[in-house]
Amino acid sequence: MNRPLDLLTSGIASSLRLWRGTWGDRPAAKTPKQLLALYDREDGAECRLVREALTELNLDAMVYPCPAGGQRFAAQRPATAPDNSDAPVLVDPNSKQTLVGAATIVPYLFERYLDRDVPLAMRASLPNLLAARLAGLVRSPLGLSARPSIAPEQPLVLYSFESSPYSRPVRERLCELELPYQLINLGKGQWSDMGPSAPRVLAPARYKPVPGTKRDAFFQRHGKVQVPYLIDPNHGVEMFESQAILAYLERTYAA
Ligand SMILES: N[C@@H](CCC(=O)N[C@@H](CS)C(=O)NCC(=O)O)C(=O)O
Repeated sequence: MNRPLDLLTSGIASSLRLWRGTWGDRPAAKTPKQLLALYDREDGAECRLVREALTELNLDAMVYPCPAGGQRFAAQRPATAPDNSDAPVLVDPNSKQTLVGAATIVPYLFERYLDRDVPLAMRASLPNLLAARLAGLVRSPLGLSARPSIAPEQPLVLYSFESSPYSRPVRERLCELELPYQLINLGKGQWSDMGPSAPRVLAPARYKPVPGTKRDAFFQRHGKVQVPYLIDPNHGVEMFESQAILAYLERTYAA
């Protein structure tokens, strides 16, 4: 897909979900000690609602992509989940629970990690699922089906947030190539975080993330906050820029 069309349809996908999965720098009531695991299909409607909740609750997860026809994680995907469906499966080692489907996972995350009920706009209700399905259709067939790929020894790391139009194509590619990754959500925490990383339209003078947050830690390390940002420990690679990341994944892992 050409670049302007790619970004346009990615923006439309986020708009269809009213940019849910953008704000995320709120303190969770409880921070999980151990990393959550999500069996995910990037284009799946239910998976999208779960990833939105992860961003808005400021939670990270190890993502095991399960595209249509994918085999890499089929054996380890918990047996309670229907085979070859796009239902998300969340494994929470902290509570030792395995949950299947957005209607179960989203309320669980809100209750356990924020002590609150799920807001209407994030429930797995028919209108939200329809909008999430439409968002998938707008991006179709990206992030849907498995492609032959080389399995990495160690999972990759991706800094992202759900609605980010630049990060979505990277997540789609990770999904198609069945590359497991630690998803680190850098949702926005204040108005000056909004918009692209350059120019910082809402903070033209001096951009500063909210102190003590994940964004702040990222800023201290890189001198800016910008997603997507990929780390590949298998090859000692760390990189910004969505197009460069896509090209890297293709030449390194597509078989
Ligand atoms: N040219 C970059 C643009 C990336 C970009 O601007 N990403 C936005 C999110 S979609 C961002 O990092 N905004 C600043 C922020 O979230 O603080 C790319 O293609 O990766």
